[in-house]
Amino acid sequence: MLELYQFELSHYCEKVRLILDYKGLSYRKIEITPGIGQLDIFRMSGQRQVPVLKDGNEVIADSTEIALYLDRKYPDRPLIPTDTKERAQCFILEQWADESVGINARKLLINAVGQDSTFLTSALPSGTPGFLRSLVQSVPREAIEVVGFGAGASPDAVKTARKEMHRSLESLSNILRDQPYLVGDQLTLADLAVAAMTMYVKFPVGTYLELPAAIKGKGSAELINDPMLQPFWDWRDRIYADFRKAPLTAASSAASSSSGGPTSINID
Ligand SMILES: N[C@@H](CCC(=O)N[C@@H](CS)C(=O)NCC(=O)O)C(=O)O
Repeated sequence: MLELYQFELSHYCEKVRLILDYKGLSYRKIEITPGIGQLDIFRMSGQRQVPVLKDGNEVIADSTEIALYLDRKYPDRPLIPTDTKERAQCFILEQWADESVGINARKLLINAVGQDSTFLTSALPSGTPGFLRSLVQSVPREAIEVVGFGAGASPDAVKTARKEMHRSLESLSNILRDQPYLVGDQLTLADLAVAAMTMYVKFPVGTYLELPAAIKGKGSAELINDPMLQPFWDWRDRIYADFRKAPLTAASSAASSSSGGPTSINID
């Protein structure tokens, strides 16, 4: 079976989970401990970041490389258009999602972590014992850098990130007003990248991710509640409903919400 070495809260890992679900491929998630667990990742793949996919003897790092590998090896339900122009649009949008939308979303999340010290514990798997939650809560800010929530979260950087994110979501809303997917009538890698990279702006509702119920559907209020951006959020809900599998039962989701996470979170 395919194995995904991941952080549950990583948006690049979410992109790969969306791809695997879209293609209908079963996989096992292996949660990596930030820092120490990344040594295994380095040994396995020659670099320290997740996601890493293992398929038999093949080890692939980087969400884009994983997408290309999966599309080659499992060509059913293709992610990359065959038409040259659509293919170009797909790659440009995917790269923009990873580099611009994803990085700005991460800055908004760092801001949330700074405002609410319970936020990091909310990202822990549901079965995490209380003492470990307290330990994580006491982790110094510098250690957060290790999991990639690093640099660039000064108040000015956050303000710029929010402004750029608004412009991005407005542009996406305008594209999606009269077409079902970003590159036309067929879903492509660009759609799954954009859906995943906006995970921190508004956490998906539903049992897709191992997160406490308290933060599901929450995020950056002004970006979630602006009616101009509604076409984008409707589209993302549709992508999740149509393609993302919900492996968690309602019961396990309820358990995670009562296991010591925060009761509310404000990502502004
Ligand atoms: N370009 C990579 C980015 C992956 C990435 O930034 N992963 C973060 C988690 S969101 C990570 O592993 N951070 C730990 C580190 O940098 O040491 C991809 O698309 O997969």
